[in-house]
Formats: sequence, structure tokens, C-alpha cells
Amino acid sequence: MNERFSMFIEYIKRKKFYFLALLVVVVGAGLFIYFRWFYDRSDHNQPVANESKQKAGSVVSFEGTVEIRPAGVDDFLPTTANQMLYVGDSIRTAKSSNIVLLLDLEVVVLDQESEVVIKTTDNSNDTIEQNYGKTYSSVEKKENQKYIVTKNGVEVIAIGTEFLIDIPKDSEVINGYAFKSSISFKHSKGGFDVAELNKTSLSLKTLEHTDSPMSDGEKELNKPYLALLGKSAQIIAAKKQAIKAKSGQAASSTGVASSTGSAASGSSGGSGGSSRDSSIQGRYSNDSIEDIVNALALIKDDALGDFTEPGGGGPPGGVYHYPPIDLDNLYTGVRGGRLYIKWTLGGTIPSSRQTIDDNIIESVTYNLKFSTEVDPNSSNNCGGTTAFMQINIQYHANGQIWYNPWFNAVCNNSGPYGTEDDWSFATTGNGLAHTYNSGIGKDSIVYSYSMADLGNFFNAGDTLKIDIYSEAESNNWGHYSFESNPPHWSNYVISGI
Ligand SMILES: [Ca+2]
Ligand SMILES: [Ca+2]
Ligand SMILES: [Ca+2]
Repeated sequence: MNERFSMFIEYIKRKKFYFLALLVVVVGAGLFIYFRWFYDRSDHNQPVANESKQKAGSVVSFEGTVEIRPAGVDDFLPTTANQMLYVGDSIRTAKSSNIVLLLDLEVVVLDQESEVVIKTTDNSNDTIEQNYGKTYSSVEKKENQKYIVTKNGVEVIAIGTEFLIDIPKDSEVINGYAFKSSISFKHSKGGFDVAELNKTSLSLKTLEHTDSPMSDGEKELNKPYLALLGKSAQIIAAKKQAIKAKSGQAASSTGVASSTGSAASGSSGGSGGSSRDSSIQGRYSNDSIEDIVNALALIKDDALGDFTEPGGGGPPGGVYHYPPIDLDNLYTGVRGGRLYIKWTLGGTIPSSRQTIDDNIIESVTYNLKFSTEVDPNSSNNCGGTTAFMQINIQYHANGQIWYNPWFNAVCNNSGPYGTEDDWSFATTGNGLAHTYNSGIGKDSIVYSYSMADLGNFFNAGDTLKIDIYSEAESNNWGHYSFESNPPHWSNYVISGI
């Protein structure tokens, strides 16, 4: 043993240069590995590098104690202002705390003592798993881009709506409240819808549910969330604008690249097995509301072929007789707190951008002016217009087609006005196009507005004075085609249906 050891020492003495060199290499490699590891930890501050994670959104604002556990990390860490969020992140709030998140274009408020996990976010779905507590979601998604709240395999699917999901901790119950439009529940045994201003309570054990209209008290449950959204409105608007600007660029470059295809692949990537053209954008729902549409009351049976001259902005030889602009009949009705409008038309709303002779049709537009005034013609308030409702369908050069149903309500200033642009309204907002059996590719158009959004300026059954006109814009003419319907401000009854 001793002999062996002394032989070894002898050996080292003879070959010491080589041993020194080996030592330098081993220690150097060790140091390199250590510093590399240290660099990865300290510089990125995330065990999983952010570049490999999928971005899901960001923190808008928070109050109190809110913590986020990044995907792949064991511990919850304090939230920071403007923190980026990634798929797999968990977010939880302590007592008397809340946080407002923006996930793509959806605004989500976590109430106190709540926890969610961001499950997916891509072109077709944003999904959050709600472990417990309350979330209030304000959703902008199109129908083929769903926002889903899940719990134990139950899915709550939102399409252009605002809703509250309440899952009391350690309970086996999901309570859902639809404040705007409807929400759909799906589970292993089927599913059901909860209509606007209705609520449901679903047992996670039995999957039985009980539904009812919200009580007056429950209708106030959204107030604290709306207040939080209001406080952060500017930040939300700025963040959304940035997201839209970004996706708009991406979409237009994709659209141009594939403009020879009838259905540009675009950015929306439809899912769910429908055959819908993914280039259709804007505010619309493809859900069937045929029971409502079929119940609408005919309020005007217009003639066909009766185009009119707008008195400006048209071709010198007169407007073109473009059939999709020719109003045939107008149907309306109020149900479930929404005003529904249907026009039937003299022709099919085109399903792609049309060029007729040397005119590219850039939009078709249908307008309704409502008046609650005794004599709108002599009114000094917004030309007698109490509220203005318009839906336009815009055909973009990149192949995208946009539904834009919007409104101005209620006139809140008086003339004299320089131009109509000086009219002022208390609010402006959006409606929803219903495309199940109408709209692009059909010879009718259906859309709706929340009566509350409109400021409840009339009640179902009221007689209103209405003025109507329709127009198509081409690259050459603001009024490529036009129809208005004298006499202006005719009386119509908007019924409850
Ligand atoms: Ca007509
Ligand atoms: Ca007719
Ligand atoms: Ca007419």
C-alpha cells in the first residue's frame, strides 16, 4: 500500500506538468458550468427562459396582495406592475385584493381570494382554469376565437359578452351570471346556454343546473368590476390598441400573400370544424337566433328598384343600382333586453370584395335614425336624431371582411351646428351582427344592440320616428349606390316579441 502510494507520488513528480494541465482543464470546465448556470438564473430570472414560453397577456392593474406562480416554478411570487403573463402561469389574490388582466383582447378581473391558471392562448381559444373564487370577464372575441373558463372539465364559453363566474372555495358548484349577451356551458353530459341577465348554478358532482333571471340585487353584482375596469380604461384601451395594431400588420401581410385564395388564412385560424371563412372579422356571432329572427315584426315593406339620389358624393350620371343596397323589408323587435333589426335586401351581400366595371365596392352600410321627438324635422337636437344605429360591412384590400355594428345614443347637445359632426351623444358603442342565416353571402342582414347600452331611450311597444337609408361606397364614389326612404321620420312601433 505504502509502496504503491510512494510510486504514485513519484509518478506525479515526474509528470507534474501534465497533472497541472489536467487540473486547470477540470477546474476551468467546472467554473464555466457554474457561471453559465448562474448567468441563466440571474440574468433571465426564470428557470424557464421566457423565449420558450408562450405569451398570454399582461397585468393591467392590481390592488392588495396578488401573487403569480410562473409556469414551471414551485413558488408564488409577488406580482409586478405590467408583468407579462405566459401560458401555464397561475395567479391568486389574497383577501381584500384584486387584479385586472388582459389576455389577448379579453379583460379578466380576479376578485379577492381567487385563483386561476392560464391554460391556453392561441388564435382560436383563450382558456383559463378557475380553481376557486370569482372572475369577471369582458370578452371581445369573435365566434371562432373563443374565450373559455374551465373548472374540472366544465367549460364556460363566451362569445362577445360580460359575465361573472363564482366558484366558492371548497365547493362543488359553479355559479354563472351573464351580464351582456349569453354564455354557454359545456360538460361531459351536454350543455346549456345562460341568456343575458340570467344566472345558473351548476353542480360539479351531478352536472345538474338551476337557472333563473337575476334578481335586482344580482344585477348589481357587476358594479365593482365595472368600476375597476373604468379605473383602468385608458390602460386597457392603449394595450388593446397595441395588440390590434400588431395583429393587423400580421394579418394584412398574410392576407396579401394569400390574396389569390378565396379564404385568406389570416390570423384568426378558425376552429371548431365550421366551414366559415376565416377572413371574416369584427363583431358577429354565428349562433342561431332563428326563433328571435322569425318573431321580428315587419315594420316597413319597401319597394324594390327604388334607388334614390343622395344629393352629393355620387356618380355624375346618378347612383348605380346595386341590389345589396336596395331595401326590401325592415323587421324589428325587442327581446331579452336587446333590440333586434333585420333588413331583407334586393340582392346578396357579397362574400368577397367586388369590382364592378371600374368600381371596387369597399363597403355596404345600413342606417337607422331613431327619434323620440314630437317633430324631429324642426328639432334643434342632433337634427332630431335621438340615436343613430349603423351596421357596415367593409371589404378590405387584404381580403378581410369586417362587420361593424355600432351606435350613437342619446343626443345630448343642441344646435346651431356647423355640420352633423358637431352632434354630440351621451354614449357610443357596438352591437352584434347575427350571421347564422344572414349577412355576407345572404340577401338579408340581422344585428342587435343591448337596450341598456342604448341608454334605454325607448321601451318595447313605443312608437318611434325612424329615418332609414342604405349606401355602398366604392373607391371612386362615396355614394356608389344609395337608397333613402322618404317621407323622413315616419312613425313605427318597435314591439316586444
Ligand atoms: Ca327599396
Ligand atoms: Ca318589400
Ligand atoms: Ca325605398
